[in-house]
Amino acid sequence: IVGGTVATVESHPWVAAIFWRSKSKEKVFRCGGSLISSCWVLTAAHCFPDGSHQKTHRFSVVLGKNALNESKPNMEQKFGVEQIVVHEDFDNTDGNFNNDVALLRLKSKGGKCARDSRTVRSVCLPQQVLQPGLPCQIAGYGKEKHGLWFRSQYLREAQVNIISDDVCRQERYYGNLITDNMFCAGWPDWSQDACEGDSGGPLVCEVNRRFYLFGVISWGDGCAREFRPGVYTRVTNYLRWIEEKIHGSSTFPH
Ligand code: 4AZ
Repeated sequence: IVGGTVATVESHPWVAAIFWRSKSKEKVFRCGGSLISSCWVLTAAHCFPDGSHQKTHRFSVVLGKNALNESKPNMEQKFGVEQIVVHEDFDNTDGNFNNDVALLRLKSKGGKCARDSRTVRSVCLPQQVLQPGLPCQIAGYGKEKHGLWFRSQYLREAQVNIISDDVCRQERYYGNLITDNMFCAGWPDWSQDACEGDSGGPLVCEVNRRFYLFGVISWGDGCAREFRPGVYTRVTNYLRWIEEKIHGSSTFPH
């Protein structure tokens, strides 16, 4: 996150930190994500370059995490990954991030996955279309400036406004790179944005005093650059897909 502030996970209790374990057993932070129900995390497809066939046992998810390199057992909940579902139509062969969405099913412990607490809670999926101009917020453990070699050690947050497709498809913005499955969001003076390491994480907007997950942090040309806002996966286009995947992989098969 560029230009934001340190956040507490209590104000973003749906934030998930996704780790990958290397062959040398090192736990490497991979991506952000959002808890959408007790056993499911919504994230970005590009976090899984080998697609749905990626080895699940190498991944783990931590909820309720304020700092990446500190463990707070009474705040955090850790899970193995039961299943990785990358969107079938995610195709990044030519750097096109269309359908950049994936689901992780957490491994349950005694029939349960995440438990609600002060630091862990799922986010609502949107029930309404996204309005340009709506004030929203993003959160993540990504870089504080493009070009830095290190990530933020703490969870950070920033404010962004939804930019209309008409504007974001202008030539001086991203032209025809923006598909109907994406939207742009930025701050008027370009000072706040998502950055490398934030992808997969949430863009939420408050509607009627509730936060809804409207976007998955996906891509951008650099970070906090003029006319280069962050680009987000348009979650409202995937509500059916999410429903299908979650119900089609029930723990209680019929
Ligand atoms: C990334 O590399 C990334 N400025 C995510 C978001 C943005 C840029 C890069 C948006 O994960």
